Amino acid sequence: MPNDKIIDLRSDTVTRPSPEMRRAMAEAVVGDDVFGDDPTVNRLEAIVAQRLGKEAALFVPSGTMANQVCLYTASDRGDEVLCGTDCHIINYEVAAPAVLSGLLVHPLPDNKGIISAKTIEENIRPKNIHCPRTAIVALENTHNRAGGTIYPIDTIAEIESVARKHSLWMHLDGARLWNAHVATGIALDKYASYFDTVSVCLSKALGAPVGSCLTGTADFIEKARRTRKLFGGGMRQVGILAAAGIYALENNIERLAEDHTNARYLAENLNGMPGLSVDLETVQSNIVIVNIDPDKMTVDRFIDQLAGRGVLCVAFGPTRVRFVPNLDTTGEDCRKAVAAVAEIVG
Ligand code: TLP
Repeated sequence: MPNDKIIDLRSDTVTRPSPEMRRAMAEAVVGDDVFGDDPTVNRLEAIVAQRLGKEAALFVPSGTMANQVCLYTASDRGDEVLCGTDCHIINYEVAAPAVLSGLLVHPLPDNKGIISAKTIEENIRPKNIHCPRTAIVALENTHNRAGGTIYPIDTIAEIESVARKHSLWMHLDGARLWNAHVATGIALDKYASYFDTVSVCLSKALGAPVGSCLTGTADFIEKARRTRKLFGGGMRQVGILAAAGIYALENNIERLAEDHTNARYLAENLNGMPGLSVDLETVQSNIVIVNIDPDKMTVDRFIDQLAGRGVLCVAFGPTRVRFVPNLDTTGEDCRKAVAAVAEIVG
């Protein structure tokens, strides 16, 4: 296949800021954010809080920091967090809950990323001197490792009632909540209303180079600001980055529908190619997980051969690879990617 462009489908984090986004960054009015003096950061935090229907937001460098600042601030050492086995907090955050906050993470079985309220309730510890205190429920929407699946709003509501009954903190890793919102039409603040805290990323599907926000009550976010400093995340003239986030929020949310269409196209065309399968039910947003029959080809070989044809994807388990069409991906790129895969598995 002739290639003049690398088609990078490894993640929606690989996007590069557009000239317009760079202009917004260059023109940002800045100040020292540790003093609370950066007007652009303050504006970003106000916009994100307002969109999610929360009192306040905190700008942090990464989604990992947003989740971890939250877990630290909402717990005591030795507490327990309930999460799905396949969630980002367990699989990709370098054991941070244990290392930074002294938390026990209790992995719960999920179905395509969705934990039921019953499973949560059954796993809450009794109040007993021997047991950790179950303190936090952390959900992920959309769910990355499950293939971009979306939590049904009724399930979230049921989980919230269980959490309230047992005085548990409700946290949402909403790195890609934008995608759930665009795919379902459910408002961001409706999703957020079931949670005490929600983290969202600006550097994934929305195309900003850096940045996430943690949202919650003003009182909680004030405490979280102190935790961010503790974790080394106090930043100075960071309005340059916040400006990219504002640009992303103003311009790049509604267009996520294109990424979803591209993901669907990839999934439907890759599913059923020799040695490949995709669970089409899980393809609900911008992520496509392809299962590779290990008797036909190893994941490493698949990735290398495809890279040789100018198309990049990542390993997502011993027999799985992930494709994530993003802001820099066109429909034509997806057609080329499908043709490249057909050549290597054909
Ligand atoms: N996910 C990355 C990798 O870490 C796997 C990706 O390429 O998808 N929550 C969710 C649901 C995420 O998918 C990610 C990043 C994060 C949190 C962490 O965000 P960052 O990378 O900004 O720390």
